[in-house]
Amino acid sequence: MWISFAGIITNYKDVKQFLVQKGHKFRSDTDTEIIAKLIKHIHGLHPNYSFRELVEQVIQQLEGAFALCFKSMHFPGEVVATRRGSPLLVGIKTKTKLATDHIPILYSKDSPEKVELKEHSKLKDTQSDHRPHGHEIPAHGLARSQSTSEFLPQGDNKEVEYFFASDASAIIEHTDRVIYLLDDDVASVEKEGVLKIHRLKRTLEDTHAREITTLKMEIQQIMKGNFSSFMQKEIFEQPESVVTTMRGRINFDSETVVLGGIKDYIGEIRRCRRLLLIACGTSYNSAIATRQLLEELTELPVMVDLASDFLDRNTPIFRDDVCFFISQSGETADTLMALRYCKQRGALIVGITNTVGSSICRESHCGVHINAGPEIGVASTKAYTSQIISLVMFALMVSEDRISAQPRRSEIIQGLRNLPDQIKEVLELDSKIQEISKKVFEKKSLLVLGRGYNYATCLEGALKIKEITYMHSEGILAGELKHGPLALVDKGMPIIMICTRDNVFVKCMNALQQVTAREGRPILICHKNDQEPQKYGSSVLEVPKTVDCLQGILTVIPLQLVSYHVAVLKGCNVDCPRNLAKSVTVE
Ligand code: G6Q
Repeated sequence: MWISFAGIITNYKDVKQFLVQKGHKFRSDTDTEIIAKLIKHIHGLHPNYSFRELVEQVIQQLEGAFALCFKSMHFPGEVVATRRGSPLLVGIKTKTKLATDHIPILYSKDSPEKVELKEHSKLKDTQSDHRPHGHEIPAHGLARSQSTSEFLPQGDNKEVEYFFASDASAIIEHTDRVIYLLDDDVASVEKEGVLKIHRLKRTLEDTHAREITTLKMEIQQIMKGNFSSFMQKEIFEQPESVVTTMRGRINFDSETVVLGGIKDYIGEIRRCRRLLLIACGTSYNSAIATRQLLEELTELPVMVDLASDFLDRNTPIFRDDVCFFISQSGETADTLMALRYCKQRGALIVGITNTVGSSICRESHCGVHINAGPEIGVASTKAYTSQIISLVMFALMVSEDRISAQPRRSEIIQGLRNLPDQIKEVLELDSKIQEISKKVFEKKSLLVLGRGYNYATCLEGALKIKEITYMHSEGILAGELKHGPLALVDKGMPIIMICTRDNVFVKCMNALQQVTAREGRPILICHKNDQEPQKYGSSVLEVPKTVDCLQGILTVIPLQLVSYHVAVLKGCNVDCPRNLAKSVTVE
């Protein structure tokens, strides 16, 4: 059995317990495995069921949000896919035009009242071979022939290819014709290559057909163009993506910031007890990158948490807390569960996402769409810089009424104005970074050191390096060096050190000297023409100077490029690193 699964099965423990009682052995504690075992179990009870009928039985036992695609050696040449609460679409590729632009829904012949499948088999063992919907009938008003034969391509070439995906961007390079499945639709491709869509129940609201939509996505947005990977393209898009994040929100002349999605809640936010920023991975790093500015401009206590750790702790949450959930996809299971936890306790929920209509968007009271454009590469790059800008804009908006904060606000707003050109300047370092990458790509480890606003860059740079190059990398707070990591330093240890002119510059220089005193020869990221740190570096990457709280945007880009070039040199799959998925919709 081959299953592609996105989502969460909330009753997986009950299902597992049932299956264990029935003698099934489990190799993991994942909800994916219970789906495989459940279908096997039902197949054992009802060997005459078709593949699609088995899947229909399975999903009636499952609770949660999921998109599933099944293949099995027992049903060669067939695929069955279904969804509930998680997106799923079918892409259709043919050489000639299809004879129809709709595919009718097929319903069970037996009425739902009679079938009562859930009650009937509800994981209570039933040996009955009651066949709930062995015969299909088309939706009211549609002849049987319309459902299948007319769906085939016109002409002699009947070849059809189907693509099952959560997001249109994953298939756009193959076809622009898609069917968006609705909750509990079961799509099956049988041996003869015809796609059918079934539903167990006929409801009045149902349209009885699914339309074949032609995607109007801006294809250049999601095609690689001249770039070798989506990640590379997305890194190079940052001069534009930061502009789209700010567009319509910042007035650089009047120095005002309006985030439409949260403006009605700003009073409540100003009166809150504390701000909590909760996220995973790169999104968490964007919270680290902005925490200091949020503390400074809002004068509120700011807590930053990894969603998984937050959930592990049963953290106390109060009605006057404001909780931010930062997520590129808006579907990350841990972040979503943390959101629900805080919502239940009465906190104000603010979503910061890149995906309109995502679960985090829908379940938040208010929020900011970061508008970075589709991000396809698993390694998040442009979403990170847009998340930082969104949180900076939030800090600027909350502090608009504080007279004493005006000079600082003004400095940041002008910094944001100059950012796109400065990002372009950083991107010009690409070939130099490629050369530097050649010196480190065969090493085992790469340490990234910095502090203050650049600490988030260290964490994010190390995360990028780990996830796409499979090389060990650690982001280290330079202030922590002497508490342990200094022991790692010798002349063979590759180190990247960020040392920009801000309020921790002197401390950073101190750390730099500690490293060089142990024969470390770091690659330095520092300000343009800043001679003082440069004399300690084995190589130097000079970035333009901006306001301290925005500097992390300019220092992270060289690290995104290092990870990209090292991954290419090592022959790794840059866009789809092993073991990782773009949307982590499982715990
Ligand atoms: C990083 C990854 C990953 C991601 C998290 C959270 O390159 O993309 O760390 O940031 O999995 O994902 P969301 O931002 O979609 O919640």
